Amino acid sequence: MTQQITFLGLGAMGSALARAALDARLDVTVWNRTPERAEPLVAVGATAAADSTAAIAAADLVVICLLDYPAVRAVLDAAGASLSGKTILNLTNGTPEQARGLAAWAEAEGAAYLDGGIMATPPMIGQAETLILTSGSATAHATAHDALKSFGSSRYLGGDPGHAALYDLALLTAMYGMFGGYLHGTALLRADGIAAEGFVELVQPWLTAMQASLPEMARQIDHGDHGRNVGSNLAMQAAAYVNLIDASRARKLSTDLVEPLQRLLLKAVATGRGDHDIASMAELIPLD
Ligand code: FVH
Repeated sequence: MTQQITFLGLGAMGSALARAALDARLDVTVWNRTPERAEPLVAVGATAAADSTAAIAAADLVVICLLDYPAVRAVLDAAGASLSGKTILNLTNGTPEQARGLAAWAEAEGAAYLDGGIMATPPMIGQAETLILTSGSATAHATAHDALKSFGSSRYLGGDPGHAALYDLALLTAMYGMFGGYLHGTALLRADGIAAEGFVELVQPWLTAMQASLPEMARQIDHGDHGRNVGSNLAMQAAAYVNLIDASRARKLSTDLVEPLQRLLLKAVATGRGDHDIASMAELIPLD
């Protein structure tokens, strides 16, 4: 029998996921708290469920993409539908602890649980290179194969249902660090009348060149090997960083985005890491 897939949550991402599944000619039922959001999907072949209980009852595979975990629990609790024998693929952003908690709850209800992290924006869903991270039940991963394939590429990270969320948050942390630095850089330029658009041709190759150092940084972090400095020691970087702060203040810019890193840099120098590379600062992040 054809697999029945229900999508709970038709926000920007849930709608993109359901549309990709429809494009792949999968059998799709949809439900959303605000029912009007189902209409564009019904127009292209989805079945709208009357309520969340019916939506879950119709499904072999329940794909959940809601704002947050409290919304997920609210929807599942209100539905009160039996989850026994169902497979849940939860693509809602959350913490590893939330994912593990929901997995334990779902498994106690008789469902197979796969957690996921979407490393994409809604317009990217359906493209082959779009990455979805998953972890949790291997059986659920196999059941979700066709749906995941319709969304893009997926990477299964093993049986711990918290790992997809953990990698997701680690990747988002790296992304926000980059965007935060980029926003502050554009503010420095714009304060002197230089458009952000004029910065693009310089900042993109610069960030590409800098990210080439990530493998060596990873090696130093994993091995605690900070002795082999490659010419950009932390004492030098702390001295240069002061200029970035001073230039920001001179232009009456907030230093909220850049001061936390300066604090860590100064702490690194104060704790004897002045002749180390920047990877050495990773040692200062754990609080105990
Ligand atoms: N959009 C993105 O770029 C990112 C990409 C990476 C993954 N995230 C995560 O995906 C989850 C959903 O995000 P979204 O973009 O679809 O978010 P919204 O468009 O704001 O839609 C939110 C949906 O959640 C429903 N909802 C919210 N609260 C409740 C509730 N208490 N009970 C039932 N449903 C609820 C909301 O319903 P409605 O407002 O239309 O009635 C939408 O369906 C999210 O975890 C991202 O972090 C997206």
